[in-house]
Amino acid sequence: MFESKDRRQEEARLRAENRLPPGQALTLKFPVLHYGPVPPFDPATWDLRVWGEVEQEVRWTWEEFNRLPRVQVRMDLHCVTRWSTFDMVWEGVSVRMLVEQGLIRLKPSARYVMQHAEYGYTVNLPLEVVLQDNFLLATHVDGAPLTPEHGYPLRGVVGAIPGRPDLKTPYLWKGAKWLRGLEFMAEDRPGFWEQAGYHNEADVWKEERYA
Ligand SMILES: Nc1nc2c(c(=O)[nH]1)N[C@H]1C(S)=C(S)[C@@H](COP(=O)(O)O)O[C@H]1N2
Ligand SMILES: [Mo]
Repeated sequence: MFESKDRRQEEARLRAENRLPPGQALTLKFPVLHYGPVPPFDPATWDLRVWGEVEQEVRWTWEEFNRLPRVQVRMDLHCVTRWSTFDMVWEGVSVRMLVEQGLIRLKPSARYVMQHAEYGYTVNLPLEVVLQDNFLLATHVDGAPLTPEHGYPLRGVVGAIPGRPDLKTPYLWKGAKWLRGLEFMAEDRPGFWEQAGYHNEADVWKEERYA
């Protein structure tokens, strides 16, 4: 572990590299934040469903989901509560790849995506963000499966990819832990925290924390 002086030096380096958004601080831990309990996981009954503005609804079992093509992405994560982590390697399934490979067939009317998680947690994003390289349906981080508290077996995750200022980067709450469904929508709808007053777009560089 770093000493606190090392943390500050590391934070100064990240700021100099323009990787520390306004109002954020480097944390050397990976804090856990969510509303409600951690759900149990049963691989025999778990599924991921895709519905809404799609030509065909999809349902993957856990076994089927694990056969989908996978990618790894190095990302910096920024939480609205002001901590940031850097250079985590996330692994999972890219929604854009699912669309490109015809595994999800979108209707032209699809413009927004609602992530649906266990216990009714929801979070909304524009389709264009969900299709970016920095949004993943993630099963692993830094070479290991997600821990239960961080969303095992599957979560949405969105972060900043260093050197990719072209990508929109929302705060971390825009990725749902314990993900069970993707609903493609023609019109936007606010998710759980958005209904509670969090900003709909949540851009970390514009500090869009609360509406
Ligand atoms: N299902 C679910 N996902 C969730 C949340 C939640 O309450 N329920 N909270 C969000 C918030 S506010 C944050 S900051 C991140 C935190 O992810 P972490 O616990 O892995 O750091 O999860 C997001 N995903
Ligand atoms: Mo959060």
